[in-house]
Amino acid sequence: EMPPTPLTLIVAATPKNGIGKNGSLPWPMLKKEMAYFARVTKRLPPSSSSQETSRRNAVIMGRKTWTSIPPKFRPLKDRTNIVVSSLSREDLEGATDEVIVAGSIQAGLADLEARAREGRSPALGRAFVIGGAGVYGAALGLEGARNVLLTRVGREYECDTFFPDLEAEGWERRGRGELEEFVGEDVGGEQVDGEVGFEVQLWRR
Ligand code: FOL
Repeated sequence: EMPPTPLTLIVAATPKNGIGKNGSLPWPMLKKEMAYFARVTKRLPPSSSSQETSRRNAVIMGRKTWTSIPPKFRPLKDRTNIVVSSLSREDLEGATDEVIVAGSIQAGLADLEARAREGRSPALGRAFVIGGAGVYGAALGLEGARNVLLTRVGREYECDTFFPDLEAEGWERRGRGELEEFVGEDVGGEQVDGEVGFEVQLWRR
């Protein structure tokens, strides 16, 4: 029995846990927050061995999240993109042959592992689950899901899609020190993006 692949969920949510509206994010572009998302999902974990060279993080998403990413940013660069869908890659708009399309999170990770063994893909660094609601829910049901990087957006927006209440699901919020150590940068308490405040939080179980 192999241990499960560690998974980190990364999500931005309103005070009422809203994460989406009409197939996109509920808020107007939060530039600094999106830049944080890109940096953190690209950053490799501190590595144990000095001789290891090529690793790349993976971003795991559902088909609707894939579709919601502007075509010019898709696939998300410098990350292995895994799309959970029953569609075939040919039917997934914008999917190049380096995009992994699989029926489940675990099948996608198994496909990546197989590609890496055959030298067709860099070995896995961190695996980030980037949504949407369905894929977050599936990830929360997996033993490997141990960390959630939650950005609390400082005001409410109309939403039609929601993230679960982590506290109610038995997760614990960790302090600034653990957060900084985990993400590899100072994520600095309350931040301001234009006229909207946000705060990055680390939750663990
Ligand atoms: N987590 C957090 N913290 N913030 C988010 O906005 C977020 N968004 C998603 C999932 N988790 C999140 C899903 N939605 C892009 C667009 C939408 C999206 C995720 C990513 C995107 O275009 N990202 C580019 C950066 C683009 C830019 O710099 O403007 C990337 O390279 O990551």
